[in-house]
Amino acid sequence: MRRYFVPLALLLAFPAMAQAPSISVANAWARATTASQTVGGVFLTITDTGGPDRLLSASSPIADMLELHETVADGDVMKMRPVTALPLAAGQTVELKPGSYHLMAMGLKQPLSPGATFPVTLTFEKAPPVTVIATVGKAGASSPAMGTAMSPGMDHGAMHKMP
Ligand SMILES: [Cu+2]
Repeated sequence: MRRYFVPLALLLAFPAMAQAPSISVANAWARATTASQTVGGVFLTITDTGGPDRLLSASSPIADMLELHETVADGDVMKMRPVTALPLAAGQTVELKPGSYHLMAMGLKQPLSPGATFPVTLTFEKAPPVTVIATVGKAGASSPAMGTAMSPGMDHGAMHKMP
């Protein structure tokens, strides 16, 4: 039993020692869109487990481009505006969510239907690019639907099926 304690201690100590850029991205999702919509919100959670970094850009085959936006209050009106880069502090988690920072898919190539999935690639100043799979939630959703936020690839049943 004792041998389990040493690796655990190393795991816990590692983030504090790590200087190499390292980013993890989770809970990627998007709002469903109608046929007439050409833009859509894409949301995800970024955790910086390395040194300070910046999210510079994002892309996806579903749209001509993904813009990094922030939502700001202008009097009583909430407005979105493009952001050139999103600072990431070491050891911190930033949630891109409705009403806050988000990715705006501009020039959607097809409507985003609930349950569909698509890749999103994030480019950072220091860390290597990260690609995650986003799941489309309901139109106007404020959070990912339960059960669809986890990576769709992790289907344990499917892993055991023979080809
Ligand atoms: Cu926006």
